Amino acid sequence: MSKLTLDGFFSYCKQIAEHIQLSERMASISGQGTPKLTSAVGNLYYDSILPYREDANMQTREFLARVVDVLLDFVQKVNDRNEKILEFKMPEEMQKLLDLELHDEPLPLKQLLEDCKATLKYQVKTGHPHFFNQLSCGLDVISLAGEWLTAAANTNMFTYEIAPVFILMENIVLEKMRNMIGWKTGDSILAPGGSVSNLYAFLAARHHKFPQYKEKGLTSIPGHLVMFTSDQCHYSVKSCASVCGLGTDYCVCVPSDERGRMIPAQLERLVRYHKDKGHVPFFVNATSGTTVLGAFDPLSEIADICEKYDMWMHVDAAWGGGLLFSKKYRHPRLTGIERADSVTWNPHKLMGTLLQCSTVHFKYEGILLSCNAMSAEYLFMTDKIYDPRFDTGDKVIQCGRHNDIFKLWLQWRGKGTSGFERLMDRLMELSEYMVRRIKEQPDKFYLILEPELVNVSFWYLPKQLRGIPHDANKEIRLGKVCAKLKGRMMQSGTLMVGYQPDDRRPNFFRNIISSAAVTEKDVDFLLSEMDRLGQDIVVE
Ligand code: ABU
Repeated sequence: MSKLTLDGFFSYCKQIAEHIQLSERMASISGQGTPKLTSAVGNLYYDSILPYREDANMQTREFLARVVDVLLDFVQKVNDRNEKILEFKMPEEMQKLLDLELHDEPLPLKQLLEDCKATLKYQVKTGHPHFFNQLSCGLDVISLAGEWLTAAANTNMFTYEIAPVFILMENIVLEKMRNMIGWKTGDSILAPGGSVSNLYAFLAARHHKFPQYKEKGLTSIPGHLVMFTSDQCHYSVKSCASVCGLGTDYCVCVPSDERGRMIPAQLERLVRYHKDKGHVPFFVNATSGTTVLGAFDPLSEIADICEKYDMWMHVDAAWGGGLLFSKKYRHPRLTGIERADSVTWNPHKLMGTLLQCSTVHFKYEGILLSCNAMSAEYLFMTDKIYDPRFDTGDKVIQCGRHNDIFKLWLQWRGKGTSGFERLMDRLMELSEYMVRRIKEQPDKFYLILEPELVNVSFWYLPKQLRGIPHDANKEIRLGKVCAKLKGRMMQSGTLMVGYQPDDRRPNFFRNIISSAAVTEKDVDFLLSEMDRLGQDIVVE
């Protein structure tokens, strides 16, 4: 052997030894007694199963079946209240624990199975009944089944020719959602998230008011466009002004009342002010369910002002849209939504559809194609054997579009419309229960406001801060408690509740109940666990 070959040989041995060490480490991370491959399959590599070998059905099925076992174990743990929500590690420690390197040489299937287990071991269980941290909580099993099928189908939503069933499902679901908003006709699309949905609304509004913009650009606009939104809106509204050339100074923040709802008189005052300056007020964003406080802007009054000044009315109901299902809670919160020109509504939030599933709806049929079509001939031929209106790809500013419909369609089939209504009512009732429980323990908890949605805003009082008057200085100290207590939650892994400051107060907790897994007992656990973890916190 030449010296070079010997070096190569030693380096190869070293790689193998390192790999065995890492494999053992990953196996110990993922735990014993968990799904294992037979050695006949575990020692195979990617090119010994489908699609590389036609005669490898059995091996492929065994590999995938064990992966599915890993997924099913995870689903079981997510729903087990005795399991932790997370195994928190600092990023540096996590990097050392995991083998995330990409190697020159392939790894065997048994290693890939261990990788799957280790990945889920350290993933936060966002479907755990004690996870109250985000707007999207929970793990809807039927929607999950839909997502798994979607992955297997692995298609793109831009043309009917490659996604016929899914395109028809989109049409059915989106029409149903438009009807629930209160429109008989219109246009809709699924977008990658609420922020992009809001951007679609902005683009359609500008196109509707200034149809020449598409070809002529800025020269077709007769002045500086101004948009309006409440000071509690989602930041994506402001980003529309930046992305679309208005500049964020021309996204005007309208003051909100003490509960976070836009004040219509302030909107009208600001519209007049900008008109007097020669600007072109053209777009108002009303929020139905603000991210932090869960506030609903008064839609009917905002619609009156939009009509009076000929402005497009968009409703960002990404969060609160689910309440359209509920006869009990829809009014007065969403009264007037039917007067909007466009509506964003994210099923992946209140409705519990798996991430991500975000929709945007328009009152005007054909507006998306008119606004966004570029007529790329390689995809959207007009002489196809079917009606090309079933091709949705030219309605959007992206080209490829993920299939986000099947998991929602299947979930809706499973629950029925009445099931979604029951879910909405249940989530709201649980939030009311939480408010009651907080009020029953005034020494330990301070409710900041009566919620309109499932966002419950409050402070936790450790022993140090009990029995002293509530003033601005105490609020600052309560704000410091939030960060400390959240840290303890993460370290203990037993609970996750979000906190943030807003423009009126320092840090406070925002609890979200949007998971179908949550019960009254979980709400009681949440409050007692906060007290267990936080009672001895001391702040300056
Ligand atoms: N607007 C995205 C959701 C943010 C949240 O979960 O709090």
